[in-house]
Amino acid sequence: MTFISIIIPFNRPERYLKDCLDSLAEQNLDDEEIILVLNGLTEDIGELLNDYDLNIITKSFESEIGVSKARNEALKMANGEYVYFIDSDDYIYLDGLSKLINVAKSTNADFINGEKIITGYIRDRFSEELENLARDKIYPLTKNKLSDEEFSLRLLVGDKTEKFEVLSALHCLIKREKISDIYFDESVRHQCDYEFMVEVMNNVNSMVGVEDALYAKRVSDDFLNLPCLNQEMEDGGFLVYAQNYKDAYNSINNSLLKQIMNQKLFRYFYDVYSIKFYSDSNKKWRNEYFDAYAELVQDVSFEKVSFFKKRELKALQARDKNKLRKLLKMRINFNKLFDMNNSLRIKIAIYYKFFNKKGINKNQIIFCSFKGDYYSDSPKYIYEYLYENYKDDYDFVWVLNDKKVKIPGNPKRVTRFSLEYFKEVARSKYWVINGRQFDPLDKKDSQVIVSTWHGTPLKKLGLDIGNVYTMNPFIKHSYVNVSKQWDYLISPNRYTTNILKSCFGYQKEIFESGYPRNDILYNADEEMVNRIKSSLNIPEDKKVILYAPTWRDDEFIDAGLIKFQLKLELDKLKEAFSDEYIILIRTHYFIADKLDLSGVEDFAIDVSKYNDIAELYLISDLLITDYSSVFFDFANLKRPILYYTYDLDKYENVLRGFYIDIRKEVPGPLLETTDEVIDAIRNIDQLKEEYKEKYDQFYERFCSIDDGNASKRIVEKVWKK
Ligand code: C2G
Repeated sequence: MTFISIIIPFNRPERYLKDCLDSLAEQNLDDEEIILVLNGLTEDIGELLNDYDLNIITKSFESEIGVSKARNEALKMANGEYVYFIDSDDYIYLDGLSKLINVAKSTNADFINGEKIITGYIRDRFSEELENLARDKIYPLTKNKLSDEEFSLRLLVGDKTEKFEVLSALHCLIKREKISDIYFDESVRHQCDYEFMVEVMNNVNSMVGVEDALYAKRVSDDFLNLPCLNQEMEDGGFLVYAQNYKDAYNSINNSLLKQIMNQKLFRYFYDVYSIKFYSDSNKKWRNEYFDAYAELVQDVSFEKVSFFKKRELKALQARDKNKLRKLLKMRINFNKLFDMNNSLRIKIAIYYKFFNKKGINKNQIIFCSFKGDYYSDSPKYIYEYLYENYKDDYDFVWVLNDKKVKIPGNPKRVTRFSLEYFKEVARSKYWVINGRQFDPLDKKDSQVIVSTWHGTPLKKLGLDIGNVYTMNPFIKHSYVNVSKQWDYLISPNRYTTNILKSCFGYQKEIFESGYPRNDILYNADEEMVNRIKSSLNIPEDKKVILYAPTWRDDEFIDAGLIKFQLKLELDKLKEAFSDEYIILIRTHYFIADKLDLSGVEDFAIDVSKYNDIAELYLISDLLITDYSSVFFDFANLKRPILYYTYDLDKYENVLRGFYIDIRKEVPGPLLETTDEVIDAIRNIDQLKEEYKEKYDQFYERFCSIDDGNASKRIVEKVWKK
């Protein structure tokens, strides 16, 4: 007889299912059947399924039938002694399921379950999440001295998670004979589990919870295109959960389970609901949701609740909103006193409470490039154009973290996240930015955001990325949320315009103005070039190579800090070219490490902190890069480009993926070793000839709008209509 029937309803996307099946493949299953219900699927997954040596039985439905029906159809087909539900977007961590199976085999219990952890991370990244966040921060349960039954019930209720959901059917082995006539309610789309599980709980006699058998319940990384069912519900489905809780509570026979559910109800109140009641801008948390919550706790008597907590609970039971608010104020302020890391939060609060309530200066423009770390990019050139032509009409402010940088016109300057910064952001009618703004700050309707973005993309961005490898699994949400607030978005070419629409889910007009940051490439004279060269002490008789690679999503230390390994062997390059060239090394602005150039100091210069990379393009005879957008800008100069793409396969197939075929469409050779780079530099004239036609096509497609006047076009569009 088949031991386990694994039931997976699936509609999309394939990349999630792959994580799910990969994790099942690691469970050493030998007498399993996997019933995969293809639920209105549009993708062809035949090839993916062929990769697995698993007994997968598919059942297809042309249109989407919903999770309840999909599971029911599978239940009708199931032959296993036990059934196990896993969602296609979830995965099992390490041997989480084989642990359950071993316990089922040794105990023959009716119900065996493990722990679910909610995560935004893909499977490849999940273990790092566990390592990074100490285990206890993600609320794991330990068995300690609990009985098998109690531990199992606590796992089932998820009594340590911050979620309000109760009784999920996922990640448990249920003896099939105990549920032979139990089905999911096909009339409900969301939260079909709890009712089913009430019946399961009322039918099973023996239960065991298994420690360290983890299941990763994925929160979709793309709520716009791939919302998971919970994300479809307004405000996290509070009312649905509350109703489910109530129904489940009333139908359950097991008094221990009821008690654990009540503890969770209080925990959710204390950790989540009360905070929303106190500060959420949505009034429902203080009205409808308050009434629903107060009703749930009416007859509940909570043991083991401390004196202070009990006071809040009593206020809730008495439906006394004023009292509850006062108690919460006390609690929150008290906690703040002990929170050492709250200075940013206090400044944000000041922004909203004071600065944002004052009027704006309709002539004030605040500029920021790369989070205030550089005076550069398109904001710099828009500013300089405005300053040269309309300096009397505006008040300019620059966000600059380095106090030493010189700026024409000496505008007001603020350091990012200083109190002054928040004040000026709130006062400025216009924000000119080249990236995602700091999203806790909402702009007012009367404020205008001019977003320039920072490059023609090669590598996939935002919603277009498949699996997210970077430090923030919810980066896609941020793309959508910040761009919603933009009033102007500019683009250097049609190709980028289309990408900006898809990667941000951007619906408004995009202004194809060309890139202000490239104006200098058309307007600079020889004197400027010499000045830049001499500021870097580059000898006049030397030609210049610029090496400007990008960053890699998997080389992160912390948000925005990426470690970088220099893979170009500078000593070899020095030996080959130090008579003729010097090399500038420019790491990406995310890179935290300082370069070690010992032994090559007379040949290589670290220009990573040089403000404006466009000035470096101007003095460079040759660019070496990889997947960075720098080559789209550099191509405006029509000078040779080499691609040092030593990790192309990984970057393309695992980390990001590209918008164009880098093997065919870029205007220079792809090189894998330093020796190949050296050969290419030796034969640079020949390569120029070889790539001439491709370069011309490339220029036409990506650079032809740039002509030195992009800043002017933008100023006329936004300010001088
Ligand atoms: N940059 C730089 N030095 C580098 C790399 C990048 O100064 N070594 C600057 C360039 O202006 C470049 C911009 O940062 O155009 C964006 O860098 P990318 O390497 O392209 O990477 P990212 O910051 O992820 O930007 O659409 C824009 C990009 O595709 C995404």
